[in-house]
Amino acid sequence: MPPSPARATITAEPAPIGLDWATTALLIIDMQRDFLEPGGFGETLGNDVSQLERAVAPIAAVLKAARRMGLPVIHTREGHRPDLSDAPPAKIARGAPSLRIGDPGPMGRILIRGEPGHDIIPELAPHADEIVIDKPGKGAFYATELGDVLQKYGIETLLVCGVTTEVCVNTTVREANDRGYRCIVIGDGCASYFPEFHAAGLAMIKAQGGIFGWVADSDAVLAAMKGDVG
Ligand code: C5J
Repeated sequence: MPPSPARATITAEPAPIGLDWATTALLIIDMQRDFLEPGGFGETLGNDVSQLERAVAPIAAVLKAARRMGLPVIHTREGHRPDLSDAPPAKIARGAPSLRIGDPGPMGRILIRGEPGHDIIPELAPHADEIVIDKPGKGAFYATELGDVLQKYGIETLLVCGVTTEVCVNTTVREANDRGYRCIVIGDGCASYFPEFHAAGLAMIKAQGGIFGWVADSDAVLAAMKGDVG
């Protein structure tokens, strides 16, 4: 396979975006069993978790290409310490879930680090040399080492995907944007329990000239990774 070029332009909305692969990382948000599989946090909130499946294949394709290119790959996981010391009572009390954060469920305690439900789904399991960021909030920068990691690698541009579009993906993209990162959100590599929120979540990112970032299809990202016209 020919080497990937140092620079590329990705076909995206609201406009094509050029990038330097040496300063680009792949950021995969919360592709955890707790959100994607029955019996986890997502389902306890009353959601149809099958809605999230559509993001898996596009993410897997981009992940494979990122590994081939040697891009830094960062996976995030939303969850809490077993003693719940990092879980705000207001978050635990929210809504009327069938099980609350910390309660025992079919995949272990709901949204708790170290439990099977907290794991990333097997299809996207991190390799040993990849970075895994555990986060207590929706945004991946809040109370985590993500900012330091990106600085260490000299990252300027993030390819962002994962779940859910309007919650953890949007919150993270907004945090990243305020910190000066350029976010290219892989539209079909994101999903929501609510298709209308997925569409609105992507629309909000690319509106007003890309107020929070860019949105591109996985095919366009893959084409740029292969050295084809994005
Ligand atoms: C949610 C997330 N939806 N990863 N978390 O609570 O989007």
